[in-house]
Amino acid sequence: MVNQTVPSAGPGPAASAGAVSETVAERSRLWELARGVLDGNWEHDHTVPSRTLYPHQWSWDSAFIAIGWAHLRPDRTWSELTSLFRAQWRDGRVPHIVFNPAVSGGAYFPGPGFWSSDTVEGAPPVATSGLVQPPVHALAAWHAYRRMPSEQGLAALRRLYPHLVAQQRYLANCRDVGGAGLASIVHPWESGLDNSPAWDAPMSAVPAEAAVMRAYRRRDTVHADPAHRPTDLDYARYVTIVTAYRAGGYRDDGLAGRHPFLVECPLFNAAMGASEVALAGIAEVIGADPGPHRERAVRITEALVTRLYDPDTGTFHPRDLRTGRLTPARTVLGLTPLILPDLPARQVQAVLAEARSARFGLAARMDRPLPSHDRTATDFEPLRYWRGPSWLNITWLVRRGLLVHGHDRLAAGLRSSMIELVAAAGCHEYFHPDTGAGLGSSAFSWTAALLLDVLAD
Ligand code: 9WN
Repeated sequence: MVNQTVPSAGPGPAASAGAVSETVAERSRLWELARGVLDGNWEHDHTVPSRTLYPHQWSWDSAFIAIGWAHLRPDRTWSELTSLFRAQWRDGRVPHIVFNPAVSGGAYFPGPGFWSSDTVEGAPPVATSGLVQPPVHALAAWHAYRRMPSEQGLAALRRLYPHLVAQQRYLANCRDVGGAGLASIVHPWESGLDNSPAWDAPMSAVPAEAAVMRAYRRRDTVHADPAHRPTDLDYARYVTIVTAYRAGGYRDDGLAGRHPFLVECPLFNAAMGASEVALAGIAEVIGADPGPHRERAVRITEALVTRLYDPDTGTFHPRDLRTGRLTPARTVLGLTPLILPDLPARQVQAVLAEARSARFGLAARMDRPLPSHDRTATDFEPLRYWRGPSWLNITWLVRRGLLVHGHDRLAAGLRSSMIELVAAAGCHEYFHPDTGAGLGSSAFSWTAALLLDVLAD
């Protein structure tokens, strides 16, 4: 253990409305469990999501992880984000994977050789992927700073601010393929919810056969049960889409005419809007102008409502730009626009109704964890990755959204649920949505980080 800093937040007082038996001893046990996971996954200037499955740095993982470090080692919060943004491309994109050169190229598929970022003008010296992930970084930086304000944190915010702005500018300028003020994702990996049923419709149009994977060696199925992971056909399509993007040098001009997967995702765009709100906060404390950020947040929220809200289902859906249609699945992605403070009351109420329905079971006392997909759907799969299992990062985001709109009792239900999951199963990557059993990696960083954050509340 390398902890010189005593957490000033610490596990906090025992007791909380409707929570698991939060005795001081139990909270301390969970605190130490989470600390052990983050310490074990720390790698000189960043934290790997998992030593086995994901031995490099991932973009949105680092944002969530930075929040956890604020409670243990705030210096690592800033190191985490700084190392990620050091790999930012000249066009402003923040790559979804930054490869650690000390780790063998074959440890993860697809590795640095597959992405070939070194052949691309404007890519950084370190090898990276060419995709992005949901831009939750400004949100995380601002949240972490407010958790643990310090001179060091303020200086870090000052340094990060232009990079965070460039990240948003890239998405607004280069990824607005639909021309309506929302960013498009060009690959399911960019959503962070890789094999969500949300992508089934657009993915079915991507020409690929499972046999494509005979040419590659998947590494994920060495460490995790293949029945819990995306299928070979999914991977064949993942490879096909990256190959198309890579062939164009990862350029974004003309994507509409040539790219096989183009979707406007509610979570991705809600994150982009919430990050503008966070940037307004950051701008205020560092003496920059918050006005343009607030205006952009309002515009993104309006575009999200106009483009991705379906009054017939009462929830948000991704829009497939290849067909112009909303994708039909009702997934947890639809609940995430709650993180936008300017979301109109009508949509807030509709999303709350969706969340409280049998599909997601949100309640002040949850009887089961929040699933990643509609429990009542015929394609709900309780074991397969983003097609049913419960994830703490999404639960944390929905909880933030509930707090933003003043639904504290429902937010407390999600907090208790997060704590109960880890108390019973440990810091797993994801959890069985009925039994709460731990699935995937057993020492997963964002689970530990976000547990710390809710424990400290
Ligand atoms: C592909 C690291 C990442 C997360 C994603 C999650 C998973 C990668 C994979 O792991 O994706 O990026 O190999 O499955 O879906 O959200 O960032 O934890």
